[in-house]
Amino acid sequence: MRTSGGRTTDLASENRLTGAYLVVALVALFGGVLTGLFQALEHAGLDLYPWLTPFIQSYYHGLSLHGVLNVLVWTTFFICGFLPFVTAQALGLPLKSRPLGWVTFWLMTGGLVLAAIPLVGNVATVLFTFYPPMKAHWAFYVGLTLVVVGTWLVALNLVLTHRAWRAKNPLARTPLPAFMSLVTFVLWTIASLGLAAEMLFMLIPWSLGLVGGTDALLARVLFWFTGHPIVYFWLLPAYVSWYTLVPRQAGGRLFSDPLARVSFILFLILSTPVGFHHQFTDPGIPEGWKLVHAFLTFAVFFPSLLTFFNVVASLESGARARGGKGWVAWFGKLPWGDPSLAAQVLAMLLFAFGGVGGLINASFNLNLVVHNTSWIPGHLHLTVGTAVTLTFIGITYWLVPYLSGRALWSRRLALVQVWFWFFGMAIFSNALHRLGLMGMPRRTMIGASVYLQPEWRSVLPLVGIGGTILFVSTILYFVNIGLTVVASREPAAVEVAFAEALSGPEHAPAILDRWGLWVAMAVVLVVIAYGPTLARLVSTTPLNAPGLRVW
Ligand code: HAS
Ligand code: CU
Repeated sequence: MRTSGGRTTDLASENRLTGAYLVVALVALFGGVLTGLFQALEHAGLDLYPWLTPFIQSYYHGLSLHGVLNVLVWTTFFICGFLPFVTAQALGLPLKSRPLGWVTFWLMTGGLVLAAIPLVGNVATVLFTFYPPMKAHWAFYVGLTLVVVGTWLVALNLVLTHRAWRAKNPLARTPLPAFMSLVTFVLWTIASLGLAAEMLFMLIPWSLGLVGGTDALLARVLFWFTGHPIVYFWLLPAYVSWYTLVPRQAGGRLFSDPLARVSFILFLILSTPVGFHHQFTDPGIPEGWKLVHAFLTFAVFFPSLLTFFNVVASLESGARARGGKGWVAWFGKLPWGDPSLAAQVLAMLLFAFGGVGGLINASFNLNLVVHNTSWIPGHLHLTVGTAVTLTFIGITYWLVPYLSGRALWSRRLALVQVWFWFFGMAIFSNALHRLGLMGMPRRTMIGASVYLQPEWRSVLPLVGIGGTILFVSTILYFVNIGLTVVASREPAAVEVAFAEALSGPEHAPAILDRWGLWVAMAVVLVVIAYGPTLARLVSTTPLNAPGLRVW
């Protein structure tokens, strides 16, 4: 039930849909974390792969499972469950089309199963970036494409729901949580076009034998067209929580609603035209365009700085209301006993380091030092692996009780879990960053390499220790969530209440609700940043590279 403006809306169907997405997301998270453990142990000198066959055929098979399950499936399914939930709650309306909601869920799950069969069967061991000429079974590409099509249908349903709300509320500002959810899905829809083109025009026809060959560079350009902004598709739902829910959990108010909207509009405009910072070392892309993308990457850093300021100020308002004092000491007065809040604030803390590392990656010359080293997985575990994942975990600490009607089984266990993640990740990611600076390559079965350097040896065990702590943390998490659903006897006392703002939506200029303008700006910037390079590559690249199976 949801009461909005005196009306009461029954959102039970939306809640069930969110629950369904959550189940798939959590299964993926578990599979990904389990395979991750074996990699971390391998780096620490404990090679379990000989015992793991026939389930996991090789380090690279496990790494493909890990990447696809954690960064692609866990994130996407969680988001497709969470943002429609938030939108329906904030607008006080059911989804415009519930049947479409369920068809979308089954399309995505069907696509996932189709992709999972070759992945599990070791005929799609191409890592989560599936760079050709490494070639997977066609079902892997078709399945993932269906998942992407499903995300477009989620976007469609959200847009239709917002329209229905707008018809009844012609002059009101879109409530912030719904506004943010919509921006996230519009951003993603634009961003996903690169991946869709790569799948439909290159990988699917090639894997089906309809065209003779492929091209690594064109495929990588299309992949990173999506592959950079996808990180904001993962991050922004975490920001939705940090802006609209966490301030209230902290006992305070959101510092500025208009500033939050500006930040999201900037993400919409600036996220997509920045893919070449993943390709600074690729030949065939003019240096000038790489430089343009580098500058634009620094520009898209800015809305995260706005977020830093706004979210910290909101936390501070909560802590001061609870008696917090001093410049920094107020931080201790946050309600650290609430595992949902603790998870998210700890996620923010580690994200500050991940964000700074991102700037290093984006700097052309420094990138030459860290590219393709273990520094990069160090970075991505702080960002998607903590800012996003630990935040999503924190959200489930209230969302699962809310959906199941049963109180969280153990708050204390949840707190232990959250701190384990924080320390485990700090150790794990710090070790990977340091090893990267020592030149250790990423995506490599290090224990089997003939070039293992003596100075790496002292740091490698920390990868195994950090990875094991993370694994234990996840087990605690699944035990707690599982027992909440099956064994918790106490009814949940959770209500979904969004934070009020110190400076509210009435201070936001109406132009921020002008979708056409912002989407047009986003598209123009994409055309400028990618047009010349893509036009040249598409018109001059022969698709003639044969496929390889290297596993
Ligand atoms: Fe990244 C590679 C640059 C953010 C994910 N990134 C990756 C890869 C992944 C990834 C998965 O320029 C590997 C891809 C692969 O497999 O090859 N990244 C950036 C930059 C940012 C950034 C500039 N990345 C993310 C996010 C991700 C993510 C977010 C996932 C969710 N990244 C790169 C580059 C590469 C790259 C290059 C390619 C490297 C290569 O050579 O391959 C920025 O958007 C970061 C901005 C963030 C901040 C932090 C703000 C902090 C906040 C919290 C505040 C609250 C606190 C509470 C701290 C500026 C909002 C404190 C309380 C107090 C009292 C103070
Ligand atoms: Cu990027």
